[in-house]
Amino acid sequence: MNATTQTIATQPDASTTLTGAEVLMKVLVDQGVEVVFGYPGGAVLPIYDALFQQDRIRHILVRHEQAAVHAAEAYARSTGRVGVVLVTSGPGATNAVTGLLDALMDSVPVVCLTGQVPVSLIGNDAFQEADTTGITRPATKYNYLVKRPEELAPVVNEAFEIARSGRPGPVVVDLPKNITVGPAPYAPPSRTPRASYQPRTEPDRKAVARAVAAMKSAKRPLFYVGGGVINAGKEACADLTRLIHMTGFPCTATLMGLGAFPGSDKQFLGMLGMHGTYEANLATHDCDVLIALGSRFDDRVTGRVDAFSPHSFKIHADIDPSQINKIIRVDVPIVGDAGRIIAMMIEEWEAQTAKPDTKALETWWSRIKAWKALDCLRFTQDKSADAIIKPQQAIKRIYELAVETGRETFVSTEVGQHQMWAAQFFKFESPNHWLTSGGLGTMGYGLPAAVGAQVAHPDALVIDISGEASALMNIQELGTIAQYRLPVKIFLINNHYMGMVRQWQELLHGSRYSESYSDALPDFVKLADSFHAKGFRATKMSELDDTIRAALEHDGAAVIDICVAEGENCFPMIPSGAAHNEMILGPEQEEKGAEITDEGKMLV
Ligand SMILES: Cc1ncc(C[n+]2csc(CCOP(=O)(O)OP(=O)(O)O)c2C)c(N)n1
Repeated sequence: MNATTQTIATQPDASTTLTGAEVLMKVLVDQGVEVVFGYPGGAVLPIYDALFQQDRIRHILVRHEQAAVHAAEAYARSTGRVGVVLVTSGPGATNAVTGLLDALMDSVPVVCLTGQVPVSLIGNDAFQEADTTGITRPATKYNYLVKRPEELAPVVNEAFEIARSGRPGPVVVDLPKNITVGPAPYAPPSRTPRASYQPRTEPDRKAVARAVAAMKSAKRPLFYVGGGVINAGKEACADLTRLIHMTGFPCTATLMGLGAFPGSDKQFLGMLGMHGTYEANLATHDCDVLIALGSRFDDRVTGRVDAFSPHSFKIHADIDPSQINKIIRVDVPIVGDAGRIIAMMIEEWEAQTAKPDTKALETWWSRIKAWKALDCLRFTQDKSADAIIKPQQAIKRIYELAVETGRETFVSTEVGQHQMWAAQFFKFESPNHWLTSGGLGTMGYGLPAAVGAQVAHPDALVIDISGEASALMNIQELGTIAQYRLPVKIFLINNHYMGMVRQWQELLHGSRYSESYSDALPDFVKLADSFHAKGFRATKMSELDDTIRAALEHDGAAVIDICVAEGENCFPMIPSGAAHNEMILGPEQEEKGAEITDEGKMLV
């Protein structure tokens, strides 16, 4: 859904003599905006001037526009509010595109205000002109070009509404300079919803009743929850926990759904998908009723689509009707807000008198327990003092020692093996604390995401789990961290390799490690120092715990270079193109890689 020009009715107030930039400030305040992540330039100078002359909205100056969007995304995901970005025209806007697409794929509400050349110059190849609405159209939920002053306030208000309602996502508002410099009428937020955009939030009770009837007659049920439940809010997650406890069913989650249901709950089987647990994937394969809530059957989850959960009756609840039957055919589609659907499922579960088959459920759980007993996340760590640190050990200890601090903890990640290990070894007990780039898999996400989370939660512990290669993608944000004295802890799981790429090359390309080794890494301790942060390093087992502890206790920003075994691979793993019951559990089974088909290689 897109529009570059909008005609919106307003009641201009003749008595106002505000500039467009001043109107923008008022509208942002009306929308409850407290923080804007941005980077200035010619086209947004009037807005920066208006920011300077007010004290309601705080501006965080990032070092790159991509980082502004990731920071705003993490601010949004960790607070449940809309993240706001302000960038200049041309290169400012194009630098933001990766972040916008990242937010679109992970359904994160962001409003991105972009500067634009004056309307009279649009189309003239003016200095720093870019067709921002054209470029961002496929990367946003919606976008606008404001062409007339009276459109400004209603458009910005509507942008917030669209970003946060239905399936959340990023909205761009392109603001030509003549609009922000010249006079513009102010308009308060309107209560009238937009006629062409009215997401359906209230589910069909009949569909929910059918779903619950299937759940009651299930012999091998499984809940499969995604980020949609987290987007539906804390209450939706609390209700989900209630529902799962009421039913006694097992639950798995997507990468984005971690935290929707408590990670340490005994009904939780861990994440499913390519690097999910053995028990979650086998349960997905063998279940007879699959209850998908706010999850979208991403290829990292389904593996081979024709072999995905082949024997199950499928229930799919999603706020976005276009997701239903898009990838996997389902038996009961339910369109609506995940929170409302879960609440209605609870009511129906209580109202329907049929009793679940507890005997069958017991048998199902004993099969699951047998899969669990395999302990698919095990790894062998030599515990002697001089031993090389395994990356899994590093991440496991970061998690355990962070828990020991007793502090509320937010975790962001970059993309790669470390991300998957973090998803496997961290347990998220509540929603909104796990910040990772799922859909787009954007290296360079974690560091600015940590900035956004720490700005939103100044007293919390904010940790970025990072690979050394990903960290270098937005390392300049150490400057932002220094400027605002954000005490984030950046743990580098340093294997010298683009580890995930190396793993695939091993599996798919005969261990020909083409361009996946970084030979000239910076000295991260000195790098930290030059950005006014504290640098730490651990190179062997005897140093690991003390280094992590010291970094967690340090009251400022820290970069912790943990030098780990270079050749370790991330298991378990469903080779691309394989089914859930064809998992590779460890290196001893890796030669199975030879069986990966050309079609499978395509899916990597
Ligand atoms: C912007 C971007 N470019 C390329 C990739 C492809 N890619 C996925 S994982 C990865 C390697 C990541 O290496 P590192 O950050 O060191 O993490 P590790 O896998 O070693 O834990 C690459 C290059 C990507 N996801 N994002």
